[in-house]
Amino acid sequence: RLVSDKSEDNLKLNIVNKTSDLKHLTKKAILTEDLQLAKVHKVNLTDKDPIKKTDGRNSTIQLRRNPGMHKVLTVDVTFSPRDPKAPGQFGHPAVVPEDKQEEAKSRWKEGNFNVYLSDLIPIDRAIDDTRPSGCSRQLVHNDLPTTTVIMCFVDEVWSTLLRSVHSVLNRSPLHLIKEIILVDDFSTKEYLKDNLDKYMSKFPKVKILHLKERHGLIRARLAGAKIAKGDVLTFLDSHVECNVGWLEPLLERVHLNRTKVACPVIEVVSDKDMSYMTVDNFQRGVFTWPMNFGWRQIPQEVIEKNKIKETDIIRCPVMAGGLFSIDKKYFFELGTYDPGLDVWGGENMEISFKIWMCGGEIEIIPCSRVGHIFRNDNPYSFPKDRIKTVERNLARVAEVWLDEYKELFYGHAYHLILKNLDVGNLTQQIQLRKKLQCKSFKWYLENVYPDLEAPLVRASGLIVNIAMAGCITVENSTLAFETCDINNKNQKFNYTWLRLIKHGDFCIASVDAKGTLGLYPCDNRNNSLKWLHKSLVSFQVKLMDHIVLEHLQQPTCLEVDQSHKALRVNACDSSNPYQKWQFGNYYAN
Ligand code: LR7
Ligand code: MN
Repeated sequence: RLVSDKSEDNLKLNIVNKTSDLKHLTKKAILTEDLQLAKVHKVNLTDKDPIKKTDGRNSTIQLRRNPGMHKVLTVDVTFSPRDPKAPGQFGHPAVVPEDKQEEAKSRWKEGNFNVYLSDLIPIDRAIDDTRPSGCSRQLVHNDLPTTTVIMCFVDEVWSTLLRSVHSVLNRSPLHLIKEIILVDDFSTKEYLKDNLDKYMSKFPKVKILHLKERHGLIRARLAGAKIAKGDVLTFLDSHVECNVGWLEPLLERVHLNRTKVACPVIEVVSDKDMSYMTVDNFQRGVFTWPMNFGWRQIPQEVIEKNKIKETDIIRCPVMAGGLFSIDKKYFFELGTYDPGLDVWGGENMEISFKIWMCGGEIEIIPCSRVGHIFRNDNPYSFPKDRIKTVERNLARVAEVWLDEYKELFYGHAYHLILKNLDVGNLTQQIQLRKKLQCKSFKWYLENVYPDLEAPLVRASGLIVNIAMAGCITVENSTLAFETCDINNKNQKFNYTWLRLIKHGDFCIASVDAKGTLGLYPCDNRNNSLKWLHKSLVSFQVKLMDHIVLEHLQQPTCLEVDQSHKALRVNACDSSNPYQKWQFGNYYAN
């Protein structure tokens, strides 16, 4: 179906992509109807690349009058697919034939998704236009910047990689695609080494960069960015399907303001049946401690109160990581990614904090939609231990960007402290943050992500023992056990994420062999100052628990000596009520 909007000064022909309406239309019909409409409106088709040959099978028309705006070009050459009956066509689920079950099962591990079905379905299949209504009527500037699409991959499944590339070629206005750079991150699979260059030589916009050693996705993307010629960098994973009209809305945001970083809505290509599924609207990219990425729905009442529409842009505290457009110069001004991040993970947090804290914004653009195959596990190997690699990356990010809040990160991933993790040199990253005069993490929390719970301490206030009805008290720089008094400042302590029990700059500890308790200068790195107190708060009822010295072989517990009403440490005993304590307030479990 072709629609022309006569009401607009800037005349545009729009192909409305409702695949269901289009099954009967031939490519030729689309083209001739385009030309006829153009005649009716007396538009000069010699205007900049009027007919876009994409893969030689189809054409899309664009009519431009500079300067000004035009409706989003719904370029989609897969509109009237060669083989409408092919499995997986129109994004429908594909089915493994009965006699191929074994084969499909055995091939799963090649990509940790249904590789058999990916090979079965067309590499240029049609998918439903999942954009909210209104997107096809939105206007974008005629003079949008060009983009370099960067897809890095290691041992990607052949058909999936091709489908990703074709979805870009088939559903983007090609004058905006400066090039597509495929960064081969030292793949081991022969077909990628031998056949990819040959296959892609038919597509002049596609360039391939074969890395000579494994870079990991972070440095592989940087290798692509370094040779990119477009104005904007658009990063994509290598197992995606770009939907109709995906590109212009992203570039429009960057064009409006070069410090905007635009992400599409990431839809789901099923790992099991390769169906293309849309996702709920109104999702923000967020993180929970210790820096786990997740999606969070904007609450219904917020949507209603602010009259948020499905097409409205959503500002996000963090991005998922894989799919976004960023002004190239701006990306380099920001210092790109920390090149010290290895293989996979954490770079999405790093770039997100960097963007917000150093003056930019991250947005999800609902009118731009890209499908992605979500997998349960990375299908490629990690040069070093996977968990250690990701943890080290995250710790680098925490050290550079989280300020005092890095305690929350370590508090939620406490084993990292015990491991004495080596995060490598951070001098350059810290200098960069200074040079860019980035704001504090506190500012970020208050202004960008106020709904994150980030209490700087886990518990605070009085430390009560109920059996003896008393509280720990500071008396002349030593510790005593006295009647509780909520107004007594000498009875106030903070229990930190790093497990110190602090009174000002002094910490409760027992450092001599006799188990005497005292106050010592706090030091986050000194494990002999650390106490484990599992703050159990259930159904608003605070449960008392032990306060255990951590650095000793034998668990040793803080205890109040019944007869002398004095504090000491003693062998832990789960039934001893004189070893059970409760803080006045608990902030998080
Ligand atoms: O060593 C490597 N070299 C690579 O080139 C490791 C990976 N890669 C490639 C890989 O082939 C793929 O194309 O890098 C890309 C991303 O790797 P994936 O697909 O294994 O990552 P993912 O989809 O599981 O994880 C998400 O988080 C990552 C954290 O480092 C990256 O930011 C991914 O780009 C990101 N993906 C998305 O944002 C898509 C939506 C997922 C969500 C939520
Ligand atoms: Mn991915």
